Order: sequence, then structure tokens, then C-alpha cells
Amino acid sequence: MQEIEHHYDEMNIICERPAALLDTRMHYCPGCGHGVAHRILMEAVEELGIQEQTIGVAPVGCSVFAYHYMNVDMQEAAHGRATAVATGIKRCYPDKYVFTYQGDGDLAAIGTGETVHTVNRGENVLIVFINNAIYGMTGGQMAPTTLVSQKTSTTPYGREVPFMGNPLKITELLAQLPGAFYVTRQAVNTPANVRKAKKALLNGLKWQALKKGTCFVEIVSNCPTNWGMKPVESNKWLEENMLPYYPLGDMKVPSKEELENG
Ligand SMILES: Cc1ncc(C[n+]2csc(CCOP(=O)(O)OP(=O)(O)O)c2C)c(N)n1
Repeated sequence: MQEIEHHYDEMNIICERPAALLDTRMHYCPGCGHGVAHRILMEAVEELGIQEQTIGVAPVGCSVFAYHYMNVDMQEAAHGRATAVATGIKRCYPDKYVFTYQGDGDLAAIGTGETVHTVNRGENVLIVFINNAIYGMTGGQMAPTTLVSQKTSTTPYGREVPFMGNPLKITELLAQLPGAFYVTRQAVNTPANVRKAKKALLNGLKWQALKKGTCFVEIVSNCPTNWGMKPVESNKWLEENMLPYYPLGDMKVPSKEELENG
């Protein structure tokens, strides 16, 4: 049998596991965006060299076990209370980098009040908001972010506005608040979007050191299992259905002066 020669040193490595992400098998469904979002968040932590100074707050929902994967100090919070918990942590340790990582059910349903008031107070934390338009962990019920006509386990005929209200654009809402320093919406459905989302997370963490307000990064993501789709199909559905309603891009960016006069 012919021996295969390996030339690892000549290989162009494009992706490695960041040191801040533990080598633990994740429990997420195949094709779910949580794994990618975890990786890029931890890549940002590693690149900034802040692993020892970072404290994360995990939510309820599919990412309840984020602390099994992220190799930084982590605290679990009750449903919707992640930004309140992060506020307490940050006020005790003002020089740490504090972030929350929350789904739409957690952040934009039960946690709406906590989220709005945290950003309105301008707490110096990074809020990472994973919008997959559904309650993932509990069986695919309608979330505030569920799209009009989208079928879920509690809207089997599709979400109807007169009965269920409009999908909530919480990120646009938060961008209006004076305490918001940086607000952006990104996605993890394509390699190009993943790179942009990582840059946003990097900025969101880095700018926390300026102590000028809340950084909020929404990441539009997929839920192949509860959407009843294969992973590739779900990314296509995301692009065709979610992005027109949740357009990507920055909603509030710090001015040059704000960044320079840190
Ligand atoms: C106070 C409270 N209410 C309700 C629940 C049940 N619960 C657990 S996860 C979840 C939905 C989470 O959905 P989402 O935040 O969108 O995250 P995903 O699972 O999609 O990542 C709910 C309702 C709970 N754990 N605690």
C-alpha cells in the first residue's frame, strides 16, 4: 500500500480551536449556529488576550451549558435575568470583561425588562443575542422573534399578527437607548457572515474597556431541528426569510472621538 505523505507544516491552516474553547463535545444539534457563535466569541477572547479577565453569563435555553464549552469564568442565570446578573458582576469587578450569551426566548421574552433597563443604564457589558426565531430547547414554541406565517409547535398554522402580534425587532429598539454604545446585527449562515460576526464580537469586547455603555451584538442563527429542516436548507431559509425582516448591519456605532478619547 502506498504510504500517504503528510506535509502539515506546508498546510495553510485556516481554522483552529481557540484556547478559550474547551475540547468538549457539544450537545447542540447538527448544523446549529450556537457552536459557531461559541467558537467566534472565544476566538475574540483569545485574540484580545483577555481569557483570565473574562466572565460570561449563561442563559436558560439550548446554550444553558455554555459554561461546559467556554473556558472562562462563567455564571448561570435564571431565565431572562442574565443581564441583571452581568450588571452585578461588572459592578463588583469593573475591570473584568463581562458578557451575556442569550437566546431570543431568554432575552426578548422573559428578559425584555432586564435587557431594556441594562442597556438604558448603559452597563459596561457585552450582550450577545442569538436570534433563531424560536424557543429551541423547550420544543420549538413561538418566540417574540418568530416571523409572520412561521410555523412553530405553538403556531402550527403559522404566526398570525392579529392574534400573536408582530415579530419583535428588539435590537432596533435597544439602539434608540442612550446607554447603548455599540449595537449591531450579524449572522452565522455563511463563512463571510461568520467573519463579520466575529469582528463585531471583538469590537464589543474590546470597547467594553472604554466604559462608555452597553455593546449589543445580535447574531441571526438557525435551528434546523425545530424548523424541521436539514442544516443547509435552514441556512438558506434564514437568508430568504429572516434577513429581509432582520437586516444585517450596524445600528449604532461609536464615533471616532468616542473611540479615541477613551
Ligand atoms: C423562569 C423560566 N421560565 C421558563 C423556562 C423554560 N425554558 C427553558 S429554555 C426556554 C426557551 C429558550 O429559548 P431561547 O432563549 O430562544 O433559546 P434557544 O433554546 O433557542 O437557544 C424556556 C421557555 C425556564 N427554564 N425558566
